[in-house]
Amino acid sequence: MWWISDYHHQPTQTVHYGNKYVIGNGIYGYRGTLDEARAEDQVGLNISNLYDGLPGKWRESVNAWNPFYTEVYVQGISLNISTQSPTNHHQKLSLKHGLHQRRTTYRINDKDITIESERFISMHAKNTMALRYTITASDTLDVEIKTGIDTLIWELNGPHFKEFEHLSANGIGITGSTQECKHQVTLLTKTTLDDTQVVKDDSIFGETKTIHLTKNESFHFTKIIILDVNKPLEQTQETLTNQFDKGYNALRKDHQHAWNALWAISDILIEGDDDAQHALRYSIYHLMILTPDKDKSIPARGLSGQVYKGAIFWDTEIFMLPFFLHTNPRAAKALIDYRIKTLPGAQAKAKHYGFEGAFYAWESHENGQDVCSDFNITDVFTNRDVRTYFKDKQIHISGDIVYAMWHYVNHTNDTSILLNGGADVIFEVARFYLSYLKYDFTTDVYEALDVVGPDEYHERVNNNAFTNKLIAYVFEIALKVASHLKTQSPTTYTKLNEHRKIDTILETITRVHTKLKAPTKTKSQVIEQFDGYFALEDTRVDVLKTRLVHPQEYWGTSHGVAYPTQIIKQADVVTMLSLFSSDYSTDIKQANYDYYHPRTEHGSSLSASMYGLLACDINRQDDAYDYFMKSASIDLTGKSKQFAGNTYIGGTHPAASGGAYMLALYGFAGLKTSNGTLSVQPRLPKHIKSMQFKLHYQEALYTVTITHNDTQIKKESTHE
Ligand code: IFM
Repeated sequence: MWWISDYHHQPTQTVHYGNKYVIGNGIYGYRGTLDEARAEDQVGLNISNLYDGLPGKWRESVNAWNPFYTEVYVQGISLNISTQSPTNHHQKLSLKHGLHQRRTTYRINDKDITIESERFISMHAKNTMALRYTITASDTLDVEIKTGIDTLIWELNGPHFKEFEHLSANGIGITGSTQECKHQVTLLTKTTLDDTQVVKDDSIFGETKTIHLTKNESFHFTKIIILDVNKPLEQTQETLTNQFDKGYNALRKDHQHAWNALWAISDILIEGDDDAQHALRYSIYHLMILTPDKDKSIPARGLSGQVYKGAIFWDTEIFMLPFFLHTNPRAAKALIDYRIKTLPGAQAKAKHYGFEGAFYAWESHENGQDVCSDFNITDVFTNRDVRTYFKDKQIHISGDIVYAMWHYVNHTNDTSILLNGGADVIFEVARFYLSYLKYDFTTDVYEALDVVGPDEYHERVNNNAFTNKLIAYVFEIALKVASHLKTQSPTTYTKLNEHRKIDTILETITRVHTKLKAPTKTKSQVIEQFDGYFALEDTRVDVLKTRLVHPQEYWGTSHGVAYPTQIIKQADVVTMLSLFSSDYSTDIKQANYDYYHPRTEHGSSLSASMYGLLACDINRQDDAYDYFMKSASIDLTGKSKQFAGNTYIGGTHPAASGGAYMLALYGFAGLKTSNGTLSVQPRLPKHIKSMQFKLHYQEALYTVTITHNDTQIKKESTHE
């Protein structure tokens, strides 16, 4: 239950396994490729929240050089899984302790040679990584070991290090600065191999040694790796010496302790369904390896590479934040602080488009700059870049951030965040929406025209129901926050008011709020996704599929097959009903679930969990279970889109992992928090006997146990 493993390795699976077996600690992530893999296998040591851009190319997160590279040769033959067929192979990952292991046996000239390795990125000492490598032969044999740093990196829009320096004073190292921002990245490694020769070939800088193996006796070595950004070289060298002296086993122990502490709060026990238990633990693992550092956030593809430019989307606030709120409030605060820190970027974006306030980046980098391209898709037929409007029209992003911030405040009771920039974010987002809305004199309503909702296949629509709901919500929160500040922290309010003219914003909100365009509803309570949606061709996803000419063609934009139809990419109205569940009746939920469910492609990994949540709400446990499994196992099965048009979008899907977690807690357990109280309303799928989990809520830690006919909420401790 705590391991994932595979016993075969086909070259076609290299990329999938790279995602499936990724390890990380929130700062660094290393793809689950094998030790001997090279850049073409999409090896990646991804650095979180460190970005670089080259003229004419998309800005993206930076991959460091590969310090785990290790290859073994027997009589000149490389024991490389991509060129040599093994007689036995096993790759596995401990979800409990973030340990990646492989064991591969080759038969060469009638002798069996087995290589084994284990690697981890320390959860305890965040700049430390380690490798243990073992070789065993069935007979006496000479083998050559080559290990070092591979400087040839898998990059989508690099090279990000133009020049770098080789260091060989105490082990093997590389230091270099990124091209755009000149961040100094230093990677130092030291192995327990002695009497080695330095090797510096095309891209490997390392060491080599020939060893004589005796029959059935194993040869081991370990490698300690330190990766630092913007630290003096001497400091990194000192860390390497200290960690090397500590040794692999001690580092491993510290790493395991850190994982144990995380699991002690984060695990969810499911009785009666091993597959669900396994997939949920796998999802939680993926969230844990992304635990953010102070005022940092989590990219949409986690730390599995540079896809989506390593940028931060609404995925983090809406789909991942709940996990951290419940299990690690400090990490949740980091996510909120990231948005506070990047407010200037959001203000600059609003100004750029002629609005006021804060229009957050659709794809956010370190300063809140929007790195989303105006041309996100390359058309498969013409190979031309297609204009998309995610960046300029997906205005719900600002409201998503307010939604997250308010949940953080209610969940943790940490109102200090409002005083430390949070209130400013909320008022600035409100100001943005006020400047965005258009007043229609004829109807006396305010409208959000020309937007893109979560369903990206229908761009530039008017009054997307989800977006309008969020705008109304932001206005309500702004009013609440203002009255909170006025009573609890009048000086903060006065200062903010002087600086931002909050009183005027509030007056305008009071005037506009009740006149916001409400969505059209059919007689049977189906909410129209946007103005004119019901007039589009009504068809089904499988019918649309028959119209495709190319398997990778993009369904959206005005040329796409979905555009003139009611087929949508992902949950949209359903997302609104799931996020604002208590505002809608069961009848509305049922009607909309039934209507939108056959019209949704689920072309985004964000879709299934929102449907699953709504399915739980209307007691469709079987559907909910299917959506849960789809969300929780997306990176286990690898069944996800790899291309949007010609643009590569592969990698891990932490929003789906977060969605699975939400489905377990808010869906199956029916967890609700309001005004300082916790309640559950179990809606377990029939075959699941019980669920148990811990969660932080306000000042305490609780254990919740549910079965089909019993619930227990036990307060474990109160925070200091
Ligand atoms: O944020 C999502 C968006 O909703 C759909 N396209 C992919 C993005 C990143 O996951």
